[in-house]
Order: sequence, then C-alpha cells, then structure tokens
Amino acid sequence: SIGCKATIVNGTERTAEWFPRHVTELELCRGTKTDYEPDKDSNHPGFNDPVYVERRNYISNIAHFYKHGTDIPTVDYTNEDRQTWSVVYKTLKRLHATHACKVYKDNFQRLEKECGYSPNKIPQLQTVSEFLKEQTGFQLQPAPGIITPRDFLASLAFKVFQCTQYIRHPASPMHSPEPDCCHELIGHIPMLLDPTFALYSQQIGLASLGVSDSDITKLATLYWFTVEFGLCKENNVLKAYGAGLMSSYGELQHALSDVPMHLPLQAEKTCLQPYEDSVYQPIYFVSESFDEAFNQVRAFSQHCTKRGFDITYNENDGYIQTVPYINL
Ligand code: NLE
Ligand code: FE2
Repeated sequence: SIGCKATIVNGTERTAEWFPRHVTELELCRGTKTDYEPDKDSNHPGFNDPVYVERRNYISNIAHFYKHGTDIPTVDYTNEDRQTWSVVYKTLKRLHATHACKVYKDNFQRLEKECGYSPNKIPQLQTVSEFLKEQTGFQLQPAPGIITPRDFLASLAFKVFQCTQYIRHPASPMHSPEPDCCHELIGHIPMLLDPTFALYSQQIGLASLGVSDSDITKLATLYWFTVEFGLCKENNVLKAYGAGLMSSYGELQHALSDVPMHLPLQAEKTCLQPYEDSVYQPIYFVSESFDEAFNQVRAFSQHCTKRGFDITYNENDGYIQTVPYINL
C-alpha cells in the first residue's frame, strides 16, 4: 500500500533520477515509511502489545528477503488472526452490499467462486497472485509495511502490487492505521481484477518513473483520493470504490454519511490536497462514474510530468523502454 510523506526511508540510498529498469530491480524499491507502525505510533491499536508487534514484524520481514519470480512464502496464521479476518470479512461483506460499486462486488464474487475467498480462511498471497496474474497480468510481491510513494508507484509500472501480509490488531477490526492483509485482499484485489483499473494503475506507475519529488507527491495524492479513497456515482447514488474504504467498515460508513466533505474529483486541484492516513478522511472526491475517475487520472499523469521521454514496459522480458517524445 502507499504512504503519504516519506519521512523515514530505510531503502537503498540513490539519486533522484534513478529508477528501476528491470522487474528484478524492484528489490531495491521497498523503502518504508514507518510512522504508522505499531511500535512507533502511540495511536496504533497494537502499540502496547509486544506479542502483536513481534508477530507483525516477523511476517513483514518475509518481504525483505523476497526475490522476484519465487513463490511468496506461506504464513501460518494464528487462531486470533483467523478470528479477526472472519469478523472483518463478514461485517464488510454486509456493508459492501449497499456501499460498494458494482465492479467491486462482481469481482469479489469471482474471488469467492474461483480463488477460495471465504470468512474461514485468510487467502495466501501466492494463491491470489497466481489468479490475478492470469486475469490482468498483475502480480503480488510481499511488502514490509507502508512503502514510500516513489517505490510503490514504480512497482505498479511493472504490474507488481506490493502487498502486506500481516493482519491488523484484533482490538480494532473496523479500522487499521496501516495497511494489512485485510486491506490488500479485501480492498485492493477485487479492483485489480478489473482490466481497465489494472491498466490505469500501471499507467500511473509508468508516469511516475524518473519524475521529480513534487510530481511524485501529485501522483501519490491522486492515487490516494481515487484508488484508496475514491467515491463514484451509480444511477446517481453515491458508492465507494477506494480500497481504503472497502477494507474499513468504520470508514466506509463515515465516507458515505453526511459528516465528511464531498468534492468533485478534479485532477489538477485534487492532486494538491494534503492528506493523512491515521484517522478517517475529512474530505472525499467524487466522480460521475468509476471510468471517469480513471480517465482523469490517466490524462493528468500523461501531462503533469515533464520528463522529456515516454516509457513502456515489456511484459515478456521484464524491461522498461524509454522513447524520446516526438513533437509533430
Ligand atoms: N485504514 C485502512 C483499513 O482500515 O483497512 C488501511 C489503510 C489504508 C491506506
Ligand atoms: Fe492500499
């Protein structure tokens, strides 16, 4: 999942112009933003729970050793983990019936039919990654926590989605201040099964390679208010499609209520809106339809950045190709 400000980066030191040219170089793109981790953030529900912190860190460590192209290690979840998953799954599914957009609900059903999604078992990332790859070409890579915007967006260019594997604290199933596997599996995966959504996600990623820090912030902000917290209309009724809403039954109810502000999505303005991920959002951006949101983001990401060259990704050999702009 994506973070807002890169306050602490523990990834490899590198120059701003560097970006991965081959999918295996994503191993260098796992810088994390640690502000919302349970041992740093006193508002994290696991802050005073050393047993939880140790287990979360044990699972998140899998990501540091992961090599592209190998199977993602299986995690033996505890009874407590499974209990949390089950509560989150059942409560969210009831709420999605009225609050989620159609694309999301249809794809969630496919995951239940074809990929073993159920309240009784936490799906393993490897199983989900294989299914996703068959459907839209996206693959999962285990993530140690919140990834910095530059590294997270870069992986999308290669159709790789960095995905946490630990689960939220049992004391707060309705909201987690950091991404966890409920957020990734219930929030993101159904949308990544949609071919248009998958393409848009990759395009935001391609647009991010080699651009300035301020352009990264704009792209990450748009990602935040669409992919994570986006709302759209369906037959003039407000619905959610953002993954941060789909995985948080506390925030999903809040988002569609009269409490927060609802503004129309306008890429040029929305990209400047500050945001935070510790509490429910005070502002959401609404688009006329799900497709309209991504057309805007795509148009913006093609024009906002002044890079001087275009980038394509070759899925067969895993290499990025740069092409100079031709002014006709
Ligand atoms: N707040 C989200 C949830 O509770 O699922 C996780 C973080 C999304 C960026
Ligand atoms: Fe996310």
